[in-house]
Amino acid sequence: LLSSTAVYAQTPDLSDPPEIEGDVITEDLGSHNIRVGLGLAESSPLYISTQYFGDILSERTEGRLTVDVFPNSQLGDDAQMMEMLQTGTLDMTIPSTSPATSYVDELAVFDLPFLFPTREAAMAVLESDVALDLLDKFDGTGIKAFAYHENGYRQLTNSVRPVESPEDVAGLDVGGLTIRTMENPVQLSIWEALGANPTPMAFGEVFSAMEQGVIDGQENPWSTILTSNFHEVQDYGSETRHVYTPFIIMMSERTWDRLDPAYQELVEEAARAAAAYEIQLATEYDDWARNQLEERGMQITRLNDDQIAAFQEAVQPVYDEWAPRIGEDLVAEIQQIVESTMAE
Ligand code: TK8
Repeated sequence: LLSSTAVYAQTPDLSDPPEIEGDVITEDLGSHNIRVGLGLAESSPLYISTQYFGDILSERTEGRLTVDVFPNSQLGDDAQMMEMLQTGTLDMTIPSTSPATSYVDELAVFDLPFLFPTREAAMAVLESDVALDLLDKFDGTGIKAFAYHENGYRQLTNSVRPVESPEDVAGLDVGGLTIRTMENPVQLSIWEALGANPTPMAFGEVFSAMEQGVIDGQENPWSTILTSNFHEVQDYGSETRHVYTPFIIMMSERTWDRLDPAYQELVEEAARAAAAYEIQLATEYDDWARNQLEERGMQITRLNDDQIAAFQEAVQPVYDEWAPRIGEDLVAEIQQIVESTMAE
């Protein structure tokens, strides 16, 4: 069991985890060690909140439930780890929604570009029944999904040139940037629309692909860019905020079925508490990470509203192509929640 106290508050800016409250289960309902695989590094908000998840389980079962966290895609990438949940060779993982669309098509709604103008809008959607109902659609896949975490607004980085317009991505005369995308067809459409050469790839391979020059760039939240050391191989960043795809905390049905109902209830509660803590950490981490990246030499371009609008316009075909396939009703329901937060 990794000791969590060492990883909490790696930066002075991050909040301590909330007090662990609630009844302790003193009865011996069996002992279980839960293995959680993550794509991200130890310094990520996701890793820190997963340690907290483990602390809740352990404290409230007098150590009968324990959690081991395996970061850095060391057990596999998002797609592989979800397959491992299905076969029962891994207990838990927290993948992005984008690769999870191979289980629940409708999750592709989160892949739509510029869906959430503000983080408040994103939060309102993630807490809504519309979004929570999508988690129930994992029923029958061998995977049980509990809650959304924040991954954050995705930003573009590359090693070739500063980007402030779609033309810079497409490179008009010199040729488009080769951009790694998540393994998801909507993501592919976005980068095609922007004139890039999109290359879908598992997250764990991205650093070395950039180091070797196989790809020019990638896109992820600042926190991931920093904690994955992408700045070592990427000179330029652009604050595009083009996509907001969350994470989902999930468990193998096989593991779930082995747990006593009292433990099941606790796991659900702890997953929600970890999600809330992670969202707080991710929010705190975002700007700090961008500043850190600049301090470490990344040239970051801030985009004004007109420049963002140019990107938004360029990716409009993605909506035309995908909204009907994802479901016009679902897209409209989500957009309605977004609009209700903007009207306030
Ligand atoms: C980590 C991935 C990652 C995602 C990606 O397992 O693939 O770029 O943003 O965070 O889920």
